[in-house]
Amino acid sequence: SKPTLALVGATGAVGTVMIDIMNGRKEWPWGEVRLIASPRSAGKKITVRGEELTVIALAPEVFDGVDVAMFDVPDEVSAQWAPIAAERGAVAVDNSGAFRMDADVPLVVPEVNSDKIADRPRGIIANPNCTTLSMMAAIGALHREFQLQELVVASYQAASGAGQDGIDRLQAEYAAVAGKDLGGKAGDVREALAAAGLSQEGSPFPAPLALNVIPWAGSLKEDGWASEELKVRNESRKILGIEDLKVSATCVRVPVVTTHSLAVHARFAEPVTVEQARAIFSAQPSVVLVDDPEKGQFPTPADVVGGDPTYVGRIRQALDFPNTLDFFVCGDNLRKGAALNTYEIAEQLAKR
Ligand code: 11C
Repeated sequence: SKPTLALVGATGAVGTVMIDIMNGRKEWPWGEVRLIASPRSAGKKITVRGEELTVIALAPEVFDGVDVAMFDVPDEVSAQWAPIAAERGAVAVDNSGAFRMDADVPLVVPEVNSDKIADRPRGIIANPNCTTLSMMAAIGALHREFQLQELVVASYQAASGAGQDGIDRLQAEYAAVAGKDLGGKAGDVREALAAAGLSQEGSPFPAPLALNVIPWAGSLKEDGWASEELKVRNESRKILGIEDLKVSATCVRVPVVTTHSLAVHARFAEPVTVEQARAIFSAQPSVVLVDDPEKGQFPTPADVVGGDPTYVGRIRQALDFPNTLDFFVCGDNLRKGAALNTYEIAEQLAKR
């Protein structure tokens, strides 16, 4: 009989995109589907592949008979519940940060390291952070040919990386500043938000995001690093299997609703030309090349949001650094950056 698939966090920002991905899939290897959420969302009706399903409340017994359980919930919920799903016989595919760096949990991007899927002693497979994931299909393809040694990146992260709260806040801020002559005087955006009743304390971001950029994502770690920057470093090393990969990241939030971008500076062991990189990107099914600056063609979040691939452009040979390419990447942080990659892992499990 066909395997049973569960989705935990079916009503959240990523869960909602997951339903869309499930509904759009050409092949459908699954039998029963269970949608699971907090008791608050239980009872809600959601249509999956033409069938109206009722969301059920998270409890240990909902995992009985489940083959693959996808988790799109906060870290602490996954930390508690993914092991329970695994104990009850499911393989948990977890999109939170709870297990990613555990040595006995594989961290998988199917087009880069799908061989790791089978190696899951705890019955848990982790899905990377959306910022790391947004560039991994492109970086992994180059690494296979030229052996990556150093990665310096700056991210341009969308509000939806902070979930539905992030989207709601950005939209409220846009509404508060729309049509006003702002951004020419220090503090004027903060004042406009306050006047509209939007307090800074009530925001998931540490500064105004409308008409602004914020050089911060995540929580404060040692020596001034943001958690998001350390995730990019640690997760890139683990996914690519390069323990001593040199990585430096600066993570920045920008007033985009969905789709993370990264400016990438990558040094390789082998010489690499722009033409070779273009050929490799063109041959990688999950990468789309948009790189014709003469015609104004490069990836932008507004043009690629809602798409599945990683979009790459602005590919240049670094002028002052040997064996080094600079390029710009955009990827939908809720699709490949979260739900799609998780679903692709689940799909591979179903095939096996
Ligand atoms: C953001 N990437 O854009 C973060 C959110 O480790 O899964 C995802 C946090 C994580 O804010």
